[in-house]
Amino acid sequence: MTQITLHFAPNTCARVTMIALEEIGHPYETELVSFVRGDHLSEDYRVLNPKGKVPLLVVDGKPLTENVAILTWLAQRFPNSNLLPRCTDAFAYAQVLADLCFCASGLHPIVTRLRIPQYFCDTPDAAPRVFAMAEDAMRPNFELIDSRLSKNEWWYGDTWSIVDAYINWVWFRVAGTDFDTSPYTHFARHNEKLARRPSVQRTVEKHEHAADWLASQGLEVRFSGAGAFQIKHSTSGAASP
Ligand SMILES: N[C@@H](CCC(=O)N[C@@H](CS)C(=O)NCC(=O)O)C(=O)O
Repeated sequence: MTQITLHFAPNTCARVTMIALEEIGHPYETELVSFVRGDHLSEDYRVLNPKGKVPLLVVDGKPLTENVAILTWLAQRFPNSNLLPRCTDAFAYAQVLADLCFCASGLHPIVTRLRIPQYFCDTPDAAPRVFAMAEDAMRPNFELIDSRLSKNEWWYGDTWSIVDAYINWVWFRVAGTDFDTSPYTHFARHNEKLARRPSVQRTVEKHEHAADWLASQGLEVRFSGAGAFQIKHSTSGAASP
């Protein structure tokens, strides 16, 4: 049987990977990464992922990094889980890849600037400006997603896919900042619907449990100084969401 281990930190984008694994139902192990303890920068971790990021999937001893790669591999390895639409030709498949890339490289970097703007400037007073610029950059993306969800229940119409979990992770992270999500009613409805999915509920529970455990060990990330004003929720275990 294929041995799978997911290295994750709570509430990071590894939440999407875990939802995929929960959907699949194939047994998997987890390794909790503490950013505060510097697990992701340790020699052992860097042998597996020199980039020092989560998610990291170890499959039969071999590392796989980058959510786009991990999710497409999982979708192909476990086709019955229907993580992604089944494509009959290369062009349709490339379109699906474009959607995953939109999440990973279009949205994720803006999420990070909204969550921790203080990491993107060298003077504390500049953090609000970084946040404001990220807000401007995110709005057209939220409009795009909201408009698509106004016509469809899920990203791909009637059928749920892991892209729904990915855009929902963006919603979840952004909703925890001062970014006003109230104009995006369809995206909000999508969030409520997704939260009812058993795979999502199990994942959220595991992430909350992991965050609580880290906090009990004094390993929760504390945002202080410039930019802390944006962080309404302190449950994140992520130094760099
Ligand atoms: N391109 C990577 C990005 C992964 C990433 O940035 N992960 C964040 C958590 S959401 C992380 O590990 N941050 C730790 C750090 O930057 O120190 C992917 O899509 O998988």
